[in-house]
Amino acid sequence: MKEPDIKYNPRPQSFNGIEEMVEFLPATDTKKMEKMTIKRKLVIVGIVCAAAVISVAVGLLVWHFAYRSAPVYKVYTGSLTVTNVPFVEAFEDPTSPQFADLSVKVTEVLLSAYRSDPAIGPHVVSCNVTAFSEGSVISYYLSEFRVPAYKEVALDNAMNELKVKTAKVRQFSLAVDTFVAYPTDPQMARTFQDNKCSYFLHSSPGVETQFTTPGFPNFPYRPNSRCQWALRADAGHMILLHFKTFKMEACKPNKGDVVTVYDSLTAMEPRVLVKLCGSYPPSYNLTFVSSQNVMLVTLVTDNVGKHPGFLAEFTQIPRETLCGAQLKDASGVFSTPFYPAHYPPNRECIWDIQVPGNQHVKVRFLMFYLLEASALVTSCPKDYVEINNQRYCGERTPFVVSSNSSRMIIRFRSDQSYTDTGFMAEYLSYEPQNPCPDQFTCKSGRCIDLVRKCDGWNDCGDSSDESSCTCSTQQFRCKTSQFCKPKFFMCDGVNDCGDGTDEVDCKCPDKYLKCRNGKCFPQEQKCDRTDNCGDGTDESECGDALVTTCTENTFKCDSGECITKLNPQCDGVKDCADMSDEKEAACSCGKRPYSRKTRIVGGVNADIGEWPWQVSLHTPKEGHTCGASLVSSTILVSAAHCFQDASGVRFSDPSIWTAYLGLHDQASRTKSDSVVQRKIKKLLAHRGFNDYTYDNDIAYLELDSPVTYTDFIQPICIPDTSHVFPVSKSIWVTGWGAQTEGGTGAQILQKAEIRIINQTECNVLLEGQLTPRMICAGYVSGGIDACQGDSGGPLSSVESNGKVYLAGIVSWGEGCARRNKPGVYTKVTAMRDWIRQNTGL
Ligand code: 4AZ
Repeated sequence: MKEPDIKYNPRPQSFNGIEEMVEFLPATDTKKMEKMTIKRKLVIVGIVCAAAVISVAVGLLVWHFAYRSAPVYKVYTGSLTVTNVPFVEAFEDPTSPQFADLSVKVTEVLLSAYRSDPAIGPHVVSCNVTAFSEGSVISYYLSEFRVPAYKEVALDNAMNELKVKTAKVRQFSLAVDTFVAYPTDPQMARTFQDNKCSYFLHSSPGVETQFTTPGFPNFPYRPNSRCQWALRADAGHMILLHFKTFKMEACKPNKGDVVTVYDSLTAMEPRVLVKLCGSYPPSYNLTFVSSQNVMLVTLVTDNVGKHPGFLAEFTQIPRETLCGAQLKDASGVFSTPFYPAHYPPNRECIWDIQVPGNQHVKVRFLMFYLLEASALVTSCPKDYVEINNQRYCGERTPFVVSSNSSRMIIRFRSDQSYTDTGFMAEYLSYEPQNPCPDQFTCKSGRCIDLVRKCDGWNDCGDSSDESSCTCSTQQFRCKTSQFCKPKFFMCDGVNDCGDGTDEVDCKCPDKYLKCRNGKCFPQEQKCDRTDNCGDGTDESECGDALVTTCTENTFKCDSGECITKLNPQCDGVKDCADMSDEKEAACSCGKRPYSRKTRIVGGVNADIGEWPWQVSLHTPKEGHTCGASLVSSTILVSAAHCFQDASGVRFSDPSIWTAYLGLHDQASRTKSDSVVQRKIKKLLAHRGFNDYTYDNDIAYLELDSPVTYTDFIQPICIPDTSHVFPVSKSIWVTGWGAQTEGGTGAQILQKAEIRIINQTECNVLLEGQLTPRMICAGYVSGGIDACQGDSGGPLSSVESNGKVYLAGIVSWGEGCARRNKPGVYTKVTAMRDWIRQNTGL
């Protein structure tokens, strides 16, 4: 199809909107029309001019900010190795002529490298060599730059490139190798230069050299400060740094007070060994090892908080870079260098295990901590252990690796930054036909007791002990895991199967929930602000408190009013109209100055100060006899059965008892500064204590004089009658009691994490011996429990308000840690009124 021929087009071809508008105006009055056209033209000119002015202004602004604005001040720090100059001691002294001579040459090398690059040269402000160390001579330096903001990235890139370009250069008679440079905190760099809080320490052979934060221990360290300690050892040595006391501001993500330890003499990020904040109990092994004979410790603080700081000491040890071993015995142990101190960076250790004869070998890693926050635990690119081409890293619970031959090679590798405590392992040889004599062999190679097979618990860690089981008549089968669990776990309100299959078809019909008093209520009535249960259960976990009729499940305010909220006491919310749920007297308890959750290194020793309410009660003849808990500055709570006269000893006589508070190690009870000793002024056991059933097993003791609270001595909170410690909650038992049934007591305070067990289930296991004043805790599968000598001590529950509550008092049990025989504790909530009536607390 052809287009129509257009000979004359009355409309201009332009699509300029303004011209179009002009054309479409009604042309009735030509004069008016002309005037208006002029006006419009003026408007157009105005707009064009305004646009021009705006673009010039914008251009000027861009030019100002990009080209003329305050330049960025940048500091780089790094090191380079001079390979053709031998190290001499004078290099350690910045005032020596040798230091001056070499630093001039190194500075020249650096400046010439900078000048050769147009992205760096024009921006150099200064370049200073700060220190030298052995190897052959490692030179540390700080370089300052002033660069326009728009050229900052180019400078960073060029500095990165420079590392590669300057590798292995020969200039000014120096052979230079391993050149590194990283941006650093300019304020930290200034500290190095102004010497205000900058210390240089050289270890003396065989002597511990101490250093502390300024003012320690009498004054808190200062806010907004930067300090650094440059540590040196003799040539051919490494540094072993140990923080004896570490009490800093609690850790805050990406800010707050931080202590950083570098495997270098300058603050280079890729040489960080550890960044520390918060408080560590003295028993935590805060020990670090360098790769060379230098280390740097820096302190950066923010503008808030008053904290004591740290006390550190360091020694030198001969440098040995070889580690690992040829292991030829049938069994043995091995660990990362300096375990349980942090292993050194930049190490490779190989253990070559060859067990005798036709035996096979397996390794059990008892402790395994190779954690680097940024590293992926799947590929383990940083620190790792490698066995049969498989890498292991991160923080792992005990595990076993077995080999199908008599040989196994274990390779450990640490990179240049961030070290951890490492591993401790044992190796064993086994008969390939019978890897676990009289035991069950897990798929992983681990051996477990035969009774633990098909018991409903994943004892192997890989569930191989619970697969292909035939459930006994006392068991039922969980749907997802297919585990066989004890039948009394059904319908107990606890999801034991993990998929809830043990809690379906229970007494409450579908869409109904169970009250604590056993009643069922429709689930939509939960949190409807009406007490449908009659005991407040359905309104107790709704965030707010509802006044309701008083029952044993409700909290009673001082006014006499009762509220529905679960465990409202000291939760930081004023739930009672009279605020009596947040009374200071009842809430200043259960605090742990050393709140850091530490790793258990070597067994189940408690950390120092971890259980500051734990008391050891001694008699002259028996020594440590029972535990107790501090509940105020003068009152201890313990078990009545500890104070029953027996075999010629008048245990009921208060004068025979001595209480040790703040105690950790029984052997140092008269030597340690943190331990306080008190005699007992008054002792009262519950009148209803039954020495046959152990019902009402509670007593209180009054100290002859009050104790002052310290980091190691604090009272535990007494829970209200209505306080609920839910079944299956994890809870801690502590004491110096026997470590095996019939065994001897522990010297160091022990701790064990156990779980609260359903009262009905426990009563079945203990053949009806429980009274309402007892609670059970432990494991049905056994293994972890309190034992003789722990009696009277606390069952401590860490609650969501961060405080620790006395949930129970160690009372009795059928033996210790036996299967199906959990420990029994005096139920403190049931004794709340007795405590109040007798002690006024
Ligand atoms: C005791 O004899 C004792 N397994 C304390 C607790 C337990 C057993 C015995 C619990 O003091």
